[in-house]
Amino acid sequence: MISPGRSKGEHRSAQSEGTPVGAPGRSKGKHRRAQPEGTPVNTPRLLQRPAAGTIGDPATDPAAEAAAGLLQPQAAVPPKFFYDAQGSRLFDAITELAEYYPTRTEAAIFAAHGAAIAQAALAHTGAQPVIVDLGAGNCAKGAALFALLGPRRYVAVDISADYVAGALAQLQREHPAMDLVGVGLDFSRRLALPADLVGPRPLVFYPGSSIGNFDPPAALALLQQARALAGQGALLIGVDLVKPVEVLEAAYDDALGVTAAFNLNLLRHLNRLLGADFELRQWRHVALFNGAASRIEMHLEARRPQVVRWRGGERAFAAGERIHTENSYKWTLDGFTALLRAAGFREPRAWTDDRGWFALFVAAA
Ligand code: AVJ
Repeated sequence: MISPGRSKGEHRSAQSEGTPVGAPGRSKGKHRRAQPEGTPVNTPRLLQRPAAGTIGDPATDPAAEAAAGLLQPQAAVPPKFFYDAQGSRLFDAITELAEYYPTRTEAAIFAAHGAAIAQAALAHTGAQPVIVDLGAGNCAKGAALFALLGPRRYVAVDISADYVAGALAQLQREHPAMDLVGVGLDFSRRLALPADLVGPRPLVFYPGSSIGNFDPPAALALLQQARALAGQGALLIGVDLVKPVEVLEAAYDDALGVTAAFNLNLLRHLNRLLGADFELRQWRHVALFNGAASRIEMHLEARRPQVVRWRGGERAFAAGERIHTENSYKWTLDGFTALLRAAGFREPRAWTDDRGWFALFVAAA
């Protein structure tokens, strides 16, 4: 059994390179200038997959899935429902909070070890790989890889198709010749893309520790699909690690209340998606570390007893009753190395920051 929080000891091949080597001066491409006139100008291609689900089927209709979650004895709505356009913007604000260490820690690992990470990835994919960015959002992390990896195509996959389309339109202005493709896809259901889009040896890029939203069996299943998608290529994945509970809880319950707004925004999204009548003022943000499961949990807690109604359903909530909105698992290096191997990846290598708070893994598919 693979567990996130506990060290297994027998999986020792991930190398944690604690001391900065790499190329500290390497920029992440953010300030690259637009290319000179005369360079071919592309337009991002956009795909929505699947085009539409079956209305009322929780397996393919998002509204039905959310409603089914609200009706479970312990109400639970999957974290992907955070990411309407407003939620994507609130998440971007979270990444700039003092308390939210993951984004800037991951960036620091790239700044210190980017050249070594790129070299490891390119050794598996070959030069000029297709980058497949899972949960691309504003595409800033994907774009930062352009200077390191020189991709021939960038495929940005996100559940929020509109948000990613806007990000790619902007990115195309900065990289007029780059082949940019946006895919609106909920890959938490099934991760598959057209073979001619990704080619035989892509780099599958899954940064930010979004893998933490999946419990270990679901994370294994997703990584198995990522391995199939990567073909003969590689995976580059960011993973948040176990650390002191005060640090974790502050990161998910910041003083400005941005994470609270992000959590509550899910109710706004449900109001729109389901025609529900959630009153946001009647709910409170809760974040706690569940040590036994090695995960941060986020919940929305009813301040008063109330009945919530939506198209085709309703539910009564007692005061203090909660809707579970997110798990964010925290792994150890050994635990995640074991997970990668169980999913069929080979030669996993890890780079961490000085505090050992976050890791970037490269593994061969
Ligand atoms: C985008 C899933 C990595 O788990 O830290 C941030 C989402 N939730 N603050 C995380 C999130 C609350 C984030 N991931």
